[in-house]
Amino acid sequence: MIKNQCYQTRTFRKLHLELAQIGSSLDILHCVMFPRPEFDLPIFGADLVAGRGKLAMAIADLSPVRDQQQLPDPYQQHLESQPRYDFRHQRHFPEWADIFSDFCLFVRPDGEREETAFVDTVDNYLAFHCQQVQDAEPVDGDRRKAIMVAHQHYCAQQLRNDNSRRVLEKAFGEPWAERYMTTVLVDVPLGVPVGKGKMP
Ligand code: 18B
Repeated sequence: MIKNQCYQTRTFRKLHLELAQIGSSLDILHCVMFPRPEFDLPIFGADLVAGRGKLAMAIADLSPVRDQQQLPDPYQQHLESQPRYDFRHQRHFPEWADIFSDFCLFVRPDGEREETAFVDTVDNYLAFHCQQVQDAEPVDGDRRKAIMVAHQHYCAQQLRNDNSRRVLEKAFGEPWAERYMTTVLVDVPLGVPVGKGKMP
């Protein structure tokens, strides 16, 4: 069973929250907040995967949409100034994970204390992000194009996550999984053809 909620605002082209329950043992919470590409704002993304009620993986990030994978200065300064929780089990990034920032949390939270630390950190990221979003002004011309290319790269890399694909294929079949991944999970924004322009 999959439940989706999607919203749009002045600054976000898609705020997507998804809860999936696959069989009786696999629970997934997926969230991506795609800004409109006319704003120089990072993409918030999170994915929590639990097997039989126990978290196997938790990832959350404010992912840059600029050359050199740089976050805007206020984000960089804020995130650098925050204490970092030392999770016991760090996860290793797959090869397609060049989209994530230095502040990406990618862990297997171990116990209630670490689960709370993960949620608190995400809460902090989101509180700051939402505050920045309120004051955001659209950028122009070339920067807009570069942001669009970065969004397309983000989507292309997310589509390389074979874990999501495998789970969806097993539950719903290959054609359905492909259509779902490319139209609901990570629909690539239109504008600049993929592969054109400078990749971040
Ligand atoms: N993802 N995840 O959203 N994925 O969607 N996910 C897994 O313990 C689903 C995102 C990310 O190590 C796993 O290994 C399904 C976003 C990364 O190779 C499973 C859906 C981000 C990995 C699923 C879903 C993201 C990962 C394996 C649709 C980041 C590790 C769990 C509802 C912002 C990849 C495990 C690796 C793994 C499944 C990241 C089962 C079905 C937004 C990095």
